[in-house]
Amino acid sequence: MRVNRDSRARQGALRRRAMVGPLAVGLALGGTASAPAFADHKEAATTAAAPACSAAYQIEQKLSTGTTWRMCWRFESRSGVILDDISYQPPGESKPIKVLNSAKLAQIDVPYDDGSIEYNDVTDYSFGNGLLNLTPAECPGGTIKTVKVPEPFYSDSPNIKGLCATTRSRGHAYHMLSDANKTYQAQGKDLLLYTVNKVGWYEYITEWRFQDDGTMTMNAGATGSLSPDDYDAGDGRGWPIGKGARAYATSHSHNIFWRLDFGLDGSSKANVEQYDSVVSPPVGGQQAPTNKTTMTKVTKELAGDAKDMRWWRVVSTAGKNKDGHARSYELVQGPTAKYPGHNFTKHDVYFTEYNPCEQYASGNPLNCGAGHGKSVDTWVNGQTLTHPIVWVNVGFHHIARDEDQQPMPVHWQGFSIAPRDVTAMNPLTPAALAGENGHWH
Ligand SMILES: [Cu+2]
Repeated sequence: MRVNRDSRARQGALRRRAMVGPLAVGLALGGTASAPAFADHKEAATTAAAPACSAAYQIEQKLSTGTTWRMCWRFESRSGVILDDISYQPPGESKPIKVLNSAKLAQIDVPYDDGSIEYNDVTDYSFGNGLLNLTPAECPGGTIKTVKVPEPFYSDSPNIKGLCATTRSRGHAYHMLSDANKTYQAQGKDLLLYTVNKVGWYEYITEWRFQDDGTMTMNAGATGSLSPDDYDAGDGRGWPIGKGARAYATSHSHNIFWRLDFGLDGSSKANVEQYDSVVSPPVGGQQAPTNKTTMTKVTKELAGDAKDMRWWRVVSTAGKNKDGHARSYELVQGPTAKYPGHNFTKHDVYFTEYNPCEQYASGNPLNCGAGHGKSVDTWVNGQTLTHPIVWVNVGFHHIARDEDQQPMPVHWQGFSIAPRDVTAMNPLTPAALAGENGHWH
């Protein structure tokens, strides 16, 4: 995040600092020739039939449990590696089921607690250009793809071996002891894609995890070094790092945004629903409290706040599973430290109507016309949702600890989207249990 102003600065950090000015100007005028700033909408109306990219940019992984994930990737100087045209094909489905038109990091906002500085790593510091080469050892069992980075900050070559595609076991996918005393169990497998981008002293691992059961998880892990410039011993807004109490590393937040453009069943038209549950004490002879769940259709743009027993889903208008239920993906939020310092960080999720000009959650550098807001909160202004874009905000308040040196252990933040009625049954159901769908006896 930090541009190092110290004379002992690492060469890369200096090189990056030198790049920021002219590059930012060039992009503001409409993007570089090699990396159109908002190419993703072109896929919006297409179906999952033909990949929207050439072979070098395709990823297709059939996991040992039988599920295949397919997608395209591309590079952009701000967000880094962006994934497009993502589809899921579990065993028993004859063709890929499109999930997302596009998924990308849409901002890393890092305000320091003493008010001294704030970094917008994606839009101001060209996060993508800080892509680092990976050593073979950090992509175990996988392949490292070469990413063309026209203006790399930490390499003399534009060809960065920077995108790892590998698979990993995640433990039990399920376990069940049947009436006939037979154990059914499966070990789940995931496709994992990740990059490491250096932004000043920090390095971020951007991880995309595709499970064989259709769940997709987006995580950002911060590592590298605490910024040596952001120390202050005076105002109590830090934590003593190093001997005694001579120097306090200044506390700060990492507010990370992802932008998801759903394309369920090959259509960008989707419905958004919010679910809330209210628990009431037992009455009469009830043995337990009661819980009433209600659904609210989100028909207009919304800035949503997470809450206990509240969740949202994006529902397909184009496809149903074999039980006749509309396919959907549910937003699964995890821990967050929501930062109230800005309107754009005040909410956990934003649903906005698709506009190709709205690409970054804050400091949006694209020219959207006079009076058009620069951050996602301003784009929630009453439009009807027909092609919803989902912006997820996950915050982490980083109060440094002695263990953060050196290097800093990775601290993760992120969320998942999980299939809801995408398939009629558990996509990994063994053949012997295939008849046990619904209220069976
Ligand atoms: Cu931090």
